[in-house]
Amino acid sequence: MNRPDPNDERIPHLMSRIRSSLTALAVVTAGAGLAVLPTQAQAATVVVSNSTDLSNAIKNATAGTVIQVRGGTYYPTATLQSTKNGTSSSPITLTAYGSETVKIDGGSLPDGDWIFKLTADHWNVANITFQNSPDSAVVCQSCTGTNWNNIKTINGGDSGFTLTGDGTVNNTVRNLDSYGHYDPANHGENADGLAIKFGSGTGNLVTGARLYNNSDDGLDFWSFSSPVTIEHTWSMGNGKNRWGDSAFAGDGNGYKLGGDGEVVAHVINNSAAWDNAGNGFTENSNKGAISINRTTAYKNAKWGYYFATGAARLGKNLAVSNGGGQVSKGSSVVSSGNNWDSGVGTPAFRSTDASSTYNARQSNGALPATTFLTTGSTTIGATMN
Ligand SMILES: [Ca+2]
Ligand SMILES: [Ca+2]
Repeated sequence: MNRPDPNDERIPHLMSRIRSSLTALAVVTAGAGLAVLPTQAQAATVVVSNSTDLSNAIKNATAGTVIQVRGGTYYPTATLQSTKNGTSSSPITLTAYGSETVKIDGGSLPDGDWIFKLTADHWNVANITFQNSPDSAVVCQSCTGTNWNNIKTINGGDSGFTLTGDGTVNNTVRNLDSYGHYDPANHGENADGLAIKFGSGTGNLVTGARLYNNSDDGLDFWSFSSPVTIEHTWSMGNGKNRWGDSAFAGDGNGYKLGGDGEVVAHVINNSAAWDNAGNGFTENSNKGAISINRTTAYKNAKWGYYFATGAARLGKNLAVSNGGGQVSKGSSVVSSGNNWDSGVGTPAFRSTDASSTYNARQSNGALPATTFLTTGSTTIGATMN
């Protein structure tokens, strides 16, 4: 290394320039008061187009990293995973490149592996399909502040999308499609579309989900001890034996809202359950003040609403043609404005043809437009959007 020669006549000039710079910096700092100097490295954008680069990008991401995945189908050979946190102001982003179609396929994973696992905070994940997982497709464990937009989990060997663990806080799942999951080893008794199970933490929101044709439940909150909010969600066709399993054991609840002794006041607004093999909405032994408003249960094989032991608040819900009956409610349930309450009518459905509910989503990711189970009522039932 070249050290400056103290006798070099250039040195005084150099020192002068440095002093000038320091003086200028001090002025800026003093003048700006609380100004924060740009000490953080520029956020890195990483564009990946093969599985190895994808895996490394996820593993190496740090706060501010943006991973853009080029269109195509990727076959990772090990679970894609990270324990690195973003921050609320500098999240880590994993998304499809532009409007390209990205599928991450579990077909090359070892038996029992998941496709994608985060044990991390402040990630934004968007516009990616996770399909054919040997086990669960996407698992977020003890995550805080993650945002999931327009994710699809399809045809996996256990639950499609899972939030689990203590410290599951302030996560938002928007416009999830999760369908076709089936766990053959247990004859379908575990694979749910959306599992928020075995954990705790507040501020978790699911909106705009379609959860359908899974072997077990559409949505399951087993052993989750903090309230979760669900809105604008459809759960249908779950718990049917679509796999020719002679010992099939799927339950098929549209919304399974508890279990394992937890007493917790989940909130379900403006959502629907139809054609499930079990109940449309069930407390599943949760004795908490579960709040269910403006939802619709139609043609589920068991009860539309099963709240026989708890203290649910059922308001302005619509139950029609459910096999076991429209509602089973215990003496602690508060029931008002539902079509089973006295003096409340049952508006006619504009359509009972569900085919449009499986259409592609709208360009902004919202549920497809449908008249299925709509009534035009401003006072009762789901608005189906
Ligand atoms: Ca089950
Ligand atoms: Ca389940």
